[in-house]
Amino acid sequence: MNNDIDCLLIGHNEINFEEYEDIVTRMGPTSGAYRDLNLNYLRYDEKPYTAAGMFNLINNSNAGRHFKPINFGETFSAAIAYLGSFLKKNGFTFDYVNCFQIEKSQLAQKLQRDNIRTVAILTTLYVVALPIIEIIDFVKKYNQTAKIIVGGPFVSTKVRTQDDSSLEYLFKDTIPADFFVNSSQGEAALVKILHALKNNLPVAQIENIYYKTNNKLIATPTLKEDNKLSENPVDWDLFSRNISEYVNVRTAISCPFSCAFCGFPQHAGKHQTLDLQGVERELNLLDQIGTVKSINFIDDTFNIPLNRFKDILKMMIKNQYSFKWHSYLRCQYIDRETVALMKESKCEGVFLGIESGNEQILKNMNKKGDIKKYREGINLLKKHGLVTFGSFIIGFPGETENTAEDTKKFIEESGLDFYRAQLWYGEPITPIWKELDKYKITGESFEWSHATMNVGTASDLIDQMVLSIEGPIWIPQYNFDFDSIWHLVYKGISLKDVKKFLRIFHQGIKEKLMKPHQKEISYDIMRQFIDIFQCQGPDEPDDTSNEETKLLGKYDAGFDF
Ligand code: B12
Ligand code: SF4
Repeated sequence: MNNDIDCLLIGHNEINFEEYEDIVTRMGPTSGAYRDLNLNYLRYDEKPYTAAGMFNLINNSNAGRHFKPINFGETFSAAIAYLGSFLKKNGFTFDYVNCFQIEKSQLAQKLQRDNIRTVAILTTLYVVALPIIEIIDFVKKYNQTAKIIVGGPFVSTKVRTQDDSSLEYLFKDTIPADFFVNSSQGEAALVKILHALKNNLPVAQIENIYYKTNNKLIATPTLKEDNKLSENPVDWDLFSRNISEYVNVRTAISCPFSCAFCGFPQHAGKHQTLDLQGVERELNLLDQIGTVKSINFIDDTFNIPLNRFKDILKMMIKNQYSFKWHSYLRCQYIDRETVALMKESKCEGVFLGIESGNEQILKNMNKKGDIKKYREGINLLKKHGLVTFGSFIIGFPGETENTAEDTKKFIEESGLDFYRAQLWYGEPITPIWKELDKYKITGESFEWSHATMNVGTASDLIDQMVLSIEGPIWIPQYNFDFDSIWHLVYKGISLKDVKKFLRIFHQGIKEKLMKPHQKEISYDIMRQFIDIFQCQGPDEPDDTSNEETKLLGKYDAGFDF
């Protein structure tokens, strides 16, 4: 049967890490981008492997125990949920693929079989055009008539940060799409494009879009979309066939804070929250699906306002949902009662944007947090057995070797389970850019310097932290995040073994930093990786020795390390 589909939504495309590493490596070993990425992967058999890649390598061979591979695309996309629900509400038909790489054959089938009017490419996690172009090439191979619409954070970030000629080059000459939607929301623009295409109407009147005509790129006027969460709930029933263990859920849009390093509130607009009944309705629907084991609340400040947060937790306890949950949390705003409620409502862990262990840097960041409150917050969370992950930035304007040392000490003494210290990424749309002169900031992105530090020194300090901090476990960033810990746990690996795995990955990174001429991970590190997964797992492979020998055999054959 072929279906009439007004819009086919395409979710995350995890780009080939080897290609990405190659692009970044060509920027040179001293570039900030390379130094940042260098802490995120190990090399084995001439290929780079992120933590997720290493997990998949071992478990795809019989040397491990066939745990399912890990991939960002396995979480059901909130963007698909919102766009699909909005389209349905407005009378349009839609279909979707959540994870481009895994669902390629289904996508090809849909593109050939169904009458697809448009394809919408979601760009939540893309910072480069590569994954978008790969999707478009694929779509065009199987369907030459569907109009292609690209929207989401990639488009709006590029519009905000690129000058006119670079933007024209990107949208007109680099990405072969028909429309670009420039909005932090974009649902309304999408509906208007579909309406125009269906009824042969001009698109020039639709706000917030770019389209191509006569080899020209035309931009229409901008007008902020302000779709209310309470009026546009997700209809989770529409997606039940594809929702498995993990779901991203949001109960708010944007954030009421204005941290000086962060461009998110500017991007997302005015902070708005979904009312308690709305949250309950969505969680009830998710619970009824029956497959959801873990919810990732993606609100940037889930616990603000605090009373609303407590009401949500009490509602979750009352409903005795079967899933557990994790979220971002501002731990300077919690109290004993809140943490007890978190525990009772099945919180498994929290991501804490602590950012610095130095009061002055926290002030420069406008972080609205102080060290004492951070310590108290972490202790409360630990007392209730919640897993804590702390995220830190090194190199922010005002940073010196001494302030970075304070951060290092803070991490060492924090009691956090996991941490990551990251290089400051200078974005011209962030509030700190208003203070360029004060801090003598020059450059941007990962190539900057300011009055008290440059990107090279900040990268050196991060390397030293990775080499010397004991206690909390360092987590890489690329293709692995706090969320990934829970994905491993729900694949059947104990938290203890997840920690073991990450410690070995960390050992591998340390080895890389200490022995820069060693091209590949050592036999010892590979042996340790294999050992973790050999001891446990859902399926007992017939014979692990052959596969194990394949992985370790490279070393006997004079492997270059
Ligand atoms: C959860 C999250 C993650 C998780 C993802 C987990 C998972 N499995 O899904 C993790 C931690 C792994 C992650 C990683 C990264 N993330 Co992140 N992440 C988020 C977060 C908090 C939520 C994303 C989300 O689902 N939002 C909810 C959905 C509904 O919003 P949305 O995608 O914007 O979609 C809406 C509209 O944009 C629109 N829309 C989207 N696509 C399209 C397409 C069309 C055609 C139309 C019309 C509309 C449209 O429809 C939706 C409804 O309004 C956002 C911040 C935020 N609160 O949004 C950052 C965010 C998406 N991340 C961001 C970044 C930069 C990253 C990293 C690149 C960081 C890094 N340096 O490594 C990595 C990328 C990893 C990778 N391999 O590619 C940026 C993206 C900026 C950009 N694309 O330009 C954001 C916006 C944060 C920020 N700094 O501002 N992230
Ligand atoms: S870092 Fe988090 S709390 Fe701060 S402005 Fe950005 S989203 Fe809001």
